[in-house]
Amino acid sequence: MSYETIEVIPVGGSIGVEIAGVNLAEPLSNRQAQEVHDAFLANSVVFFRDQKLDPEQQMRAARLFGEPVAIPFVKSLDGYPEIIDIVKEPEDAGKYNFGGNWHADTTFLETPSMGSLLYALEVPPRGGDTLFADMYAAYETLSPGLRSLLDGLTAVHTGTRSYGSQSKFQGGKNASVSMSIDANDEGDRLVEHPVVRTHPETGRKCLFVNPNYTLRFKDMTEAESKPLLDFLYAHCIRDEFVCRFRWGPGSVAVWDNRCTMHRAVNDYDGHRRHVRRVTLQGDRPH
Ligand SMILES: O=C(O)CCC(=O)C(=O)O
Ligand SMILES: [Fe+2]
Repeated sequence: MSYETIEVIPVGGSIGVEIAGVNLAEPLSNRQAQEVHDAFLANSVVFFRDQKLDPEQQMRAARLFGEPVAIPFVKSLDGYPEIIDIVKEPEDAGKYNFGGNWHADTTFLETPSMGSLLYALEVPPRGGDTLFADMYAAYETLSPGLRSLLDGLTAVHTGTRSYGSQSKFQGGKNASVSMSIDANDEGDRLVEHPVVRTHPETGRKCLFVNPNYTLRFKDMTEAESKPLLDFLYAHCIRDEFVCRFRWGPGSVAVWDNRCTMHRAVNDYDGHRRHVRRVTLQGDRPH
């Protein structure tokens, strides 16, 4: 794909590009907005550097990609129900970090988020990178036999490990980083999604299971599901399918939750990291 109004620099071999020449704090021209959106769909995750965004500007930037939506369980920013602050403090050393397991956002909902825009306000001197995995490539590189088996399967998802009765964000030595998370019974709800979904905008098929929220295959036990799910998770995060983003202050990442997983690396104990997310409304996976 060729672009006229933006510069696109690959980050990973499979997904992820950095976009240069864009100031997200200002409204973009129609052409530039279209090219940014094209780059997002073609590369599944896009990065921008050295941006300066107040909450209003971050909301406007997020609308280039989708419609901001409030999410359950995590306290939002005052006056901005669609924005959450993700913070790990120096004194949170040894604690579980938000987003530290491979996942796509809110797949425990009937309509999981289509994407998220994350803006970095403060980053550690080293570490705190985010990893992104290409779920199209994961699907496309499976054997035809396994693909056709998975095509017919449904998975059961739940927020229980993060936001329900199994929450790692409540109590004990793994208590959450300094964030206000209200885990409760609602987090234990079960929802069903196809194991393979067709991306509504690109028409491409991809895997849609993740180790944080997928519990099991429908009509199978957890024990029966585990070997195949574990195989798929290991396959999805093969080095070739993963890109790694090193944050600087003012960096922005926008990822497509429909066709990627991500994971925040927890390797910066003793330092502060503060990023701010706008979540985008998705549709029912098909
Ligand atoms: O902090 C990060 O890099 C990502 C955290 C996360 O999973 C998210 O914001 O959805
Ligand atoms: Fe996430």
